[in-house]
Amino acid sequence: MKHNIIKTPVLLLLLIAFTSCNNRPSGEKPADTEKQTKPEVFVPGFNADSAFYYIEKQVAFGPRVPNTAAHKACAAWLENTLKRFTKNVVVQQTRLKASDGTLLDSRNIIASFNPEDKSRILLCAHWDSRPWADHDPDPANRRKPVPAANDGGSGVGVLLEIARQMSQHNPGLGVDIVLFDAEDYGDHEESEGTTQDSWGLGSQYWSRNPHVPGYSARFGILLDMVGAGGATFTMEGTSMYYAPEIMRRVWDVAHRLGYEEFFLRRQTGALTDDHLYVNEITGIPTIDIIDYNPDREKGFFDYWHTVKDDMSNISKTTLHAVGHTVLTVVYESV
Ligand code: AHN
Ligand code: ZN
Repeated sequence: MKHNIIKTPVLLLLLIAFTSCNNRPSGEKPADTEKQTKPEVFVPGFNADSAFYYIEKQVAFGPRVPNTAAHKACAAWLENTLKRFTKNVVVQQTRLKASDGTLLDSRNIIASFNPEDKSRILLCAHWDSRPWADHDPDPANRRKPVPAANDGGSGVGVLLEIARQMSQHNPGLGVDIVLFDAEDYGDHEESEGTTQDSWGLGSQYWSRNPHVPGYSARFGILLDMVGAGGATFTMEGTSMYYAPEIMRRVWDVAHRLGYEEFFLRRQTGALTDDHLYVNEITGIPTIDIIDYNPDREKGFFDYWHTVKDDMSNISKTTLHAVGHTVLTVVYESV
C-alpha cells in the first residue's frame, strides 16, 4: 500500500482512513447547501432489466479501451442510444495524453434534459474499460484488458435507464448526464512511479472544458461500480469532504426506500475518482456512489481490475437499489 502526502493540514483531522488510491482534496470547498427533499412528488419506476440489458450491450462490444475499434463502436452506440431519449446530445472528442505518453482518442458523451433550465443536476459515470487487468490473480492476465461490466458498464447502464425514464416523464428541472471517457487509464500497478492524476482524464478535460461555457449545477452524483451482488456503498471520504449534505440526503432517500443494506452509514477513506476532479475544478459539490468497503481484501468488488469483471457479477437487485435511489433524488429536487 502506498500512501500519499497530505498537503492540507485540516485534512489530517478530516480524513482518518486512507486507502491505496487516496488523495488530498485541495481545491476551494464549495458551499454545500441543498434544501430538504419533497417526498410527495411523482417518481417514475426504474427498470433494472433495462439497465442490465444496457450493460450487456456495452460488454458485447468487447473491452472499451481507448484507441480500439470496440471503444469507437461503443461510443457511437452510446451517442445514438442517448439521442433516442433527448435531442440534446453532444460528444466532446479530443486527444488526451496518458501518463505513459499514449495519446488517447477520447470522447465524453453528454445528454442534457431541459437545457434551458437554470436549476440543474449532474449525473455521471465513466464508460471506458481499463486496458490492463493488473489486479488479476493470474499474472498472465495482467496485461489483458478488463471486460468492465461492473467497473464502467454498470454506472452507464443505470444512467441510460434514468435517461429513458426522463424521456418519458419530464423531471421538471435540468439534468445533464455526462459519460466520461479515459477514467481507467491510470498507471499499471506494476509500473514505477505511479501518479494519481493518471486517472480520470476525461473528467479532468470536461471539468476544464464543460460542454456549456461556465456550466454549473446544484450538485453532482457519480456512479462507479454500482452493479455487483452484495455491493456496499460506504460514505466515501472525498464525497464527504466536498458534499456532505448531498451524501446525507442521498443516503436518507436510500434508507427511506429500504436500501439500507447497500447504503452503509459508515465513513471510509477518500478515493481518487472522477468526482475528485469535478469537485476540485468546477466547484460543483459531487458525490460518488461507489462499491467500496475497507473490510474487503481489495476494498472494491472481488473481480475489480481482473478479466472476470463480466456480466456474471451483475445483480439486478443492486442496479435497482441504485437506480431507484438516484431517480428519486432527481425527481424530489424540483
Ligand atoms: C483508484 O483505483 C486509484 N481509484 C478508483 C477509481 C476507479 C478505478 N474507479 C474505477 N476504476
Ligand atoms: Zn477501474
